[in-house]
Amino acid sequence: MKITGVELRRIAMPLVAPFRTSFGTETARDVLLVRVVTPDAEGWGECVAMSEPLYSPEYADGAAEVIRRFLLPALPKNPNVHDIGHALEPIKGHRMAKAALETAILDAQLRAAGEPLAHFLGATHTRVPCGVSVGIMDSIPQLLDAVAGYLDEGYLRIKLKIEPGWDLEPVQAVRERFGDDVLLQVDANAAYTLTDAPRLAHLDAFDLLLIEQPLANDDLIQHAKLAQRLNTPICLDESIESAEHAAAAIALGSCSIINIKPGRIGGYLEARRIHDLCQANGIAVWCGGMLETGLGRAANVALAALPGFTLPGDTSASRRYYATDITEPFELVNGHLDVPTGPGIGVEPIPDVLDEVTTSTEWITL
Ligand code: OSB
Ligand code: MG
Repeated sequence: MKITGVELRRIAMPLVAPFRTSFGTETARDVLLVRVVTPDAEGWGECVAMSEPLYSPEYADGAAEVIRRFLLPALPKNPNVHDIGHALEPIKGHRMAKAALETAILDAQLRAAGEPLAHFLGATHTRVPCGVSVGIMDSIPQLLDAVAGYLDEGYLRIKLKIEPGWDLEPVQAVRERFGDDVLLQVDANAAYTLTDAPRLAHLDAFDLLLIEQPLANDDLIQHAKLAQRLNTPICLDESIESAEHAAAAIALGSCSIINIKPGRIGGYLEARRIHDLCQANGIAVWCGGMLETGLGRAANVALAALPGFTLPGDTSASRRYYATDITEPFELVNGHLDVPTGPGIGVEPIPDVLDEVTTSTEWITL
């Protein structure tokens, strides 16, 4: 498939409410979009890098630079999506940038072939169960109101962001108010150390589905030690950057569940590798999110429809993030999102809306 050129487009998307985690507060999403143009079709990729390197080393300006300066020149002449990973391997890291470019090429290739992404990946479901990630709030009453709203909307699982000073109390309050049947989990975004094990063990009383990334990204050994001391299953997010990391984490006993984020681990082909590895090893997986617009969400929902995704994902409806999405909004129906059925990722940006939120565009002829 010949690529004529690539557009790097930056958009600014205000969030419906501030999203606070242990690493910072987001009030708007600054997104890099990659549009790949071929003679037969166009394809879209959404880069999940944030404006600042607080969650991961990558950041949006850096991702754009890596794409224009190193990734595009390294592409084969007529790339097939299966060759991209190999062609980009000499460039170390930058998996968010690589994922965005590979996804745009994959989307273009599938649109040209008339094949939906879900079919290409091996999806077995037509809709996926959805959870919601709830940020750190200023007060417990404010948190309970937010959770009540999400449960009313039909979300099937609640994830509470935690950090030292906002952990046992919010979890206890949510359990007391909404009962033991609510599927509940927490995400620390690496905010603890192994010395916090006694405090984290108190979470065992609340029958959580999992605790996500309690310790630092590169602490697979310490996660394995923590796993011995908790009954709550450990799920890794930041620590898993590739199928190799997943294999190491499984071998070490660092986790029993993995949050697969395609945009962070290098794309949908690598995501499928992690899925397959986990399935073969009895490790449950679910699809994480990075506050994606409809473009990134469409592809995530396709991935979440694979058979090993046995837990509800952070694949929430568009309105949980944005008053106006750049695609037709994803809407929750009985706690589920429908998997797109059109070719490629199956959705397109709405041109007027896209132009409205665009802050810059750059065209690169190949
Ligand atoms: O750790 O899962 C995370 C958002 C941005 C960066 C990291 C994370 C998150 C979320 C929200 O938890 C997931 C979503 O709803 O997209
Ligand atoms: Mg996480």
